[in-house]
Amino acid sequence: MSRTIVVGAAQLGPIARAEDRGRVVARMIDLLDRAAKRGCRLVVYPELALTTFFPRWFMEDQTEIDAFFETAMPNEATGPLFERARALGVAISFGYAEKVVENGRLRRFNTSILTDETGAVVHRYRKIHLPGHVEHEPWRAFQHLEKRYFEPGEEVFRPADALGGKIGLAICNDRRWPETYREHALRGAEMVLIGYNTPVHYPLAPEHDHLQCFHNHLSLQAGAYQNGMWVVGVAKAGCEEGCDLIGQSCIVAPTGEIVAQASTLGDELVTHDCDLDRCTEIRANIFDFAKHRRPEMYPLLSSTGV
Ligand code: ING
Repeated sequence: MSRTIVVGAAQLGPIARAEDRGRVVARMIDLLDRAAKRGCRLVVYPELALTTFFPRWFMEDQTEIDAFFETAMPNEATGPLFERARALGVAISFGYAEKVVENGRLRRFNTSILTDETGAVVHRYRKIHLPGHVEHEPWRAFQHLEKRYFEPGEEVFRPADALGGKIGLAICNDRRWPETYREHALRGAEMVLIGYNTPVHYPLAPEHDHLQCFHNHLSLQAGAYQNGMWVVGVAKAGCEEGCDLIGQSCIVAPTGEIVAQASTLGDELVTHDCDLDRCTEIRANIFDFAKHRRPEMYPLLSSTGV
């Protein structure tokens, strides 16, 4: 019996700053309904899927900032999405800005969750690699203040047992770091779900703007192939509040092949039958870690390092 999961990558087009969560959730439910009709058991949405990508603006009023955060999940706005997912028996994964009190301290994270088919949250991940800057840098066409609005995640990359396999979560900039995939793979991950909001323009190196889509797929495909795992990359895409975000949401096989890809910059669903057992083609051969990997020769990269 193959462990095939029909996966839906549910790309979202732009979300306006003023767009209320109810409207966004309705768009997510529409994609969920379409995915269920195609037999999907898992639907993956982008990073910060409920609001516009607010780190593009410098804000000092904490009340204004906190309007973009969720203090519980599910909550009133996302309840209908969880309800529909449960009714359809479809697992969902999406990113959101999390505001939480932990050990008496107020914390804010760029977070992603995964539910099972009953709508129960079975995995939560807080973004480890926060790109951007802390202070207002007016020279930029737009800001990228993730380091100002979020704290870095403090839980390591670790897959959850879900959907009959081992499913990991990562967020946006994480996908550019090879450690994201290798750490997951060494812990047995067979699929990693990665939402992203990626502007075409990168103020620090505008000469690379034309390479954003190439770097996106390069990172996702290398991560998949070099670790023998499925990778699902899902964009918030399009011109959002004047900022062009790349699309190209895709599902990548353990061989590194893109097996499904979005071709618009709007709300779009692409699906694929992902056989988790196909990871073995890579993990029992070219990247059989036990047989071929030499951690003692990578001291700076491995726990055996000094
Ligand atoms: N966004 C971008 C990303 O890593 C970025 C930041 C854009 C980095 C372009 C490098 C080049 O895809 C988020 N949200 O991390």
